[in-house]
Amino acid sequence: SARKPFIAGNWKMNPGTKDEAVALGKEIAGAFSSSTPCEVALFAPYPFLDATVDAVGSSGVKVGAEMAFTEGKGAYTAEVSVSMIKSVGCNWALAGHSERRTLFGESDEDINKQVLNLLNNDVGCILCIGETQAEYEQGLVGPICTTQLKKNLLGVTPEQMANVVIAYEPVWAIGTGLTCPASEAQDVHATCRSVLADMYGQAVSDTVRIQYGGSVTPETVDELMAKPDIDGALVGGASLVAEKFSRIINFEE
Ligand code: G2H
Repeated sequence: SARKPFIAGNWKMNPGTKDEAVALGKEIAGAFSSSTPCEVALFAPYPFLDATVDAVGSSGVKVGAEMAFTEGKGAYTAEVSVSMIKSVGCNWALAGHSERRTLFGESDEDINKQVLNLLNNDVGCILCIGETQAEYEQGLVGPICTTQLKKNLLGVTPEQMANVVIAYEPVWAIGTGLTCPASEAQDVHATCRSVLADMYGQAVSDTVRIQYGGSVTPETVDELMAKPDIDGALVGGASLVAEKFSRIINFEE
C-alpha cells in the first residue's frame, strides 16, 4: 500500500535508569538505516525523554511521551503538558493505552480530550484501542473497536487524521506472549478501516496507519506486516531488548 509502515516501542515504566534508556536508544538508533522499511518511534518515561532525544540524535528515530495531560499549564500536581514534551523535542504521544484505561480509569471521554489536545498542538497521536478478554470471548471485537474509534476521535477533523495513527491492541494479547493470529488481526484492522471510512471517507481512511500491538516479537512481525491492513506495530516487551527491536523494525518485506 501507499502507507509508510510505522513501528513504535512503548517502554512503559521501563527501563529503570536514565543510563539504560540512553543505551537502549543509542542501540536502536544504530539499527535504523536508510534500508529500514518503516518509520520508528520510541515512547519513553517522562524523566528520560530529553536524554532519549539526545541518544537517538539525528538518526531519524522519533521520541514521544506515553501520554500527555489535557490542560496547558497550572496547578495539576504530577501531570505533564503537551508543551513540556514538545520543549524537549517530542512530537508524538500515545493516548488510550489499555493500561491507562484499565489501571488508571481513563474513560473514552478523557482519551478524546487527550487526542484533541495533542492534535490541536500539532503533536502526532497514536490512539490505542482494543477489546478485553471478556469482550473477545463474547464476540464483541467489532463493536468495541467501533465505539472506541467513534468516541475517542470525536471532533477530530479529516485534516488532523494525517497526524493520527491507530494501534489495535487486543488486551488479552498484551504482555501475555499470546499474539493474536495475523489473519484475525487483519480482519479487525479491516473493520477499523471501514469505520474510519464511514467517519472520514475512504480516501482519508486509506492513508491512516493502523498498528498491531500485543506481544509482537521478531518471530511474529513478518507475518503480521505482510497483511494488507497491518501498517506497523506497537511493541512493549520486545522494545526493551535492542537486538529484538532492531530485528522488528527491519522486518522482512
Ligand atoms: C501492548 C504492547 C505495547 P507488549 O501493550 O503497547 O506491549 O508488546 O509487551 O504486549
